Amino acid sequence: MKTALITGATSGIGKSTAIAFAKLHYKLILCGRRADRLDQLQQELGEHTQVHTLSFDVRDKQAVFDGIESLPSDFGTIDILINNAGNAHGLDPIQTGNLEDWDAMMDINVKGLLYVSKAIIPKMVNQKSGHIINIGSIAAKEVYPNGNVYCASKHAVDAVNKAMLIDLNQYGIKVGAVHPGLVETEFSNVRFKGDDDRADNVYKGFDPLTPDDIADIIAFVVTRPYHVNISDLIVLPTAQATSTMVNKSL
Ligand code: NDP
Ligand code: 8X3
Repeated sequence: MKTALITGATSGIGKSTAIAFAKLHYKLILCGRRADRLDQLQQELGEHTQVHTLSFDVRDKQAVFDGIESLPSDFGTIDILINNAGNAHGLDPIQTGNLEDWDAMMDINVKGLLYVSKAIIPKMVNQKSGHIINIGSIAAKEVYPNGNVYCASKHAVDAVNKAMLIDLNQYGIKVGAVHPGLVETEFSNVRFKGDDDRADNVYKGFDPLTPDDIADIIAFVVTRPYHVNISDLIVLPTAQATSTMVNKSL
């Protein structure tokens, strides 16, 4: 049975992916900072599969490496890595952007993803097998007003995804990115720092994607035969044409 490690499993896309993978009976290593939510998921999904939880902040290099080193031997072989942890912080023009928000986005979305990858990829290289899915965004492909540093962080994820594919191909490791458009999760609550009305407004007047929609697609990607690697995939709500064009008359 395959073992999958999912970062950002406490909410949104990561949590839905954990549920989808539990239905596939994959063994799960679920990561996030909110240990109470990890414990709850472990209890819920424990009916379907074995679940191990790791609570760390992906910005904390040492905690990332210690956490992954601490895995018990029956979770030691990681077949699938879902690099999902990440968020937007703020939505401000470049001239008034908040430096702490910028640090958070670059440190979590880019450096955190790299730390987790560095802790796992050498094991996949030794195994000569593995599958890495990097969660990018439409913001990895386009830049939108006031999205500046979030878009830069996701463009970096797109570049890292392509680089991983090139460097790891010789070891038979599959690498691919899934780039969603607007998905209703806690994403906008985090971006707007708890202003839930502003967050809800982002998804009003059209049908956004749900985290289950993305989890279904991730489950499809990881269940393709070995010779099929989906390397780059953009998923938008039908109402969305670009990051700024959302049709509210459908
Ligand atoms: P959520 O806010 O619902 O989930 C974010 C997850 O990331 C949480 O589980 C959170 O866990 C984890 N996380 C955030 N910061 C850290 C950190 N410093 N250390 C460890 N874990 C962290 O948002 P989504 O599910 O929407 O986001 C998941 C991914 O999808 C992100 O990479 C996001 O950029 C991307 N995405 C989202 C879209 C959307 O419209 N929602 C569209 C395109 C891409 P905890 O707080 O417990 O640490
Ligand atoms: C999240 C989607 O359009 O809010 O990556 O940037 S968007």
